[in-house]
Amino acid sequence: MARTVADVLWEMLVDAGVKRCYGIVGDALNPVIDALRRNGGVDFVHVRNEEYGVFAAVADAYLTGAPVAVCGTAGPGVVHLFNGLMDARKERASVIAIAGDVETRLIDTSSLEEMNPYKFFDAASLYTARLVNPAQAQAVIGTAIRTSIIERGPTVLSIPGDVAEAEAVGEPVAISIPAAPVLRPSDTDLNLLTDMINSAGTVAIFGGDGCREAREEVLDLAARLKAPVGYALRGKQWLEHDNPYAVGLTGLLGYGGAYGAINHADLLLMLGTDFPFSEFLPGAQVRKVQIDQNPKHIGRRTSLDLGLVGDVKATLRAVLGNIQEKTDDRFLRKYLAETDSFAELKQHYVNHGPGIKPIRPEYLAATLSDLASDDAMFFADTGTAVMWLARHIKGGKNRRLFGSFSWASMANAAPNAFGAQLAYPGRQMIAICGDGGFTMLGMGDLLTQVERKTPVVHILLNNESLDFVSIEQQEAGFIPYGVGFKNPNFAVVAEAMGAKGIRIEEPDAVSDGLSEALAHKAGPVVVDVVVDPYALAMPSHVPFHTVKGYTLSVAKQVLSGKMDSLIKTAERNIRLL
Ligand SMILES: Cc1ncc(C[n+]2csc(CCOP(=O)(O)OP(=O)(O)O)c2C)c(N)n1
Ligand SMILES: [Mg+2]
Repeated sequence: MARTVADVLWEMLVDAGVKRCYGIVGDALNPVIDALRRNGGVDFVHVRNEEYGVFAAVADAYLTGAPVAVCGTAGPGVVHLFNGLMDARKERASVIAIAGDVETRLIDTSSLEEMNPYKFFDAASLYTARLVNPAQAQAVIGTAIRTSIIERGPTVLSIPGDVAEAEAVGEPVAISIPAAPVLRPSDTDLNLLTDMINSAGTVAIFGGDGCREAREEVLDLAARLKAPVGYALRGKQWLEHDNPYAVGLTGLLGYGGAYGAINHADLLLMLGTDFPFSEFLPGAQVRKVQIDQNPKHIGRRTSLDLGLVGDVKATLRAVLGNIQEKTDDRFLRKYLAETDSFAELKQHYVNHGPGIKPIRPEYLAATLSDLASDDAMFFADTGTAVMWLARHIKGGKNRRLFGSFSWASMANAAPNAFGAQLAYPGRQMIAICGDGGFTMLGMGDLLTQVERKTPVVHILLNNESLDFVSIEQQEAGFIPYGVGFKNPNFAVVAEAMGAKGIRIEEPDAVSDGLSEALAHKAGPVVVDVVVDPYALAMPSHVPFHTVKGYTLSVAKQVLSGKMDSLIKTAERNIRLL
């Protein structure tokens, strides 16, 4: 059999390091999948929903740093890829999508399942190509692969079935991937940075995902400057653990002294963060420097005194030798003390957890964090799970915390954990799922996990509510609406699907139930935990409009006769408000 365009595709993808392709087959893709079968170098992960496959691929690619393929067939299959590709773009994961396309003779005729991939993928994809002629293959496949890896994001190859099965023109070409270049600001800007730091009285550091490779340098800088180190959610896993300067997280999920430190320093250094909540960042009273690889991030969340384009690691390395050590550590001690006192407040429901029913999610999350292994990877659904992850799951040198932190799609955790499990077999993978999220996407593909025997531990926050939105609605002054639903017993559902199911209703069963789940290695386990839906989590520093909105919502609920649920919420959270 002659080599086809689809053969070239897989040869080049394998050459670039692709080991898995998540997706669902279909007419336009049949020759592509047949070539995958013949190639033998790629594990085809047949999922039940393409979207689940893409969220799995996002975690797989983000955590391993290697490119991952996904596929969906023409029209509706392709459309199911979209949400996950947006997530890949925001989380910066190298995901290469193979989109089935109608036969070339049908392009632009509105025929069955036909659509324009350029228009459709415009927002998500860093590079979209339509293969309409076999002679394009090497150039466009190579560009899609290189763009995805070098720019760290999703690209799309739209492939009509007739082109996929056409005879290849020329040989596959080797993919040469340059190592990530080192990006450093100009000497002039580095001198400005050094002067600003040396002349500042007190300095605070605020870091994001851009500190992934720069933990050592950031801690070195903090030590020299006696600077408290706060972080955005995506910076937590790099900067929190084993860090004597850590002062917690700011923003709606915030805790600790981060907010105060950031807002009261003479100089704030924002390192590798595109933290989107400008209202938590200081105004003109604090001088601000931002360092980021991506020029688009510079100055877009707050005004700056100095913006530098560069890797955090390379930039700090270039200036560290010229930074004068500061001796006064009162500013640091003040915000470390604030962090400690918030930690006590944060522990309230953890310490009282064993005696409170329904189960407090704080207690659940803290117990989970204690029981999980040192190299566990945690994934949180968008929803209250992210709050509990942020506040109660402890990071560590070898732990990873991941979610749809920037795109904020629901239902990411189960597929994220599945993808990570395939990438790192034998490692503990924990998905903290909302009941809304799990029933949106996770449940169908539990079957995939059963077939693959992936030992992912799903912790379900069974609160019969889209709780996060309920909180949002109240914070904005609305009466909660459209947020409630009824659940089955998910442990029974899981068992019926061939997974292990554990139901936890009693607080004193939390520890044993979680231990049993974590010890189960034969396949997926679903721990259905009936948690308190009234566990409202307020940020440590609530912006004025939130307080106003919350008060307004309380007033409206009283007026509309919702006193019952209101009293429950207040009773259970009064110590935090
Ligand atoms: C696909 C999608 N739809 C809607 C939203 C808006 N949203 C954010 S969190 C959330 C509620 C999630 O509910 P659940 O999964 O039950 O978690 P909980 O907050 O109750 O723990 C919703 C509807 C979203 N982010 N993504
Ligand atoms: Mg819920």
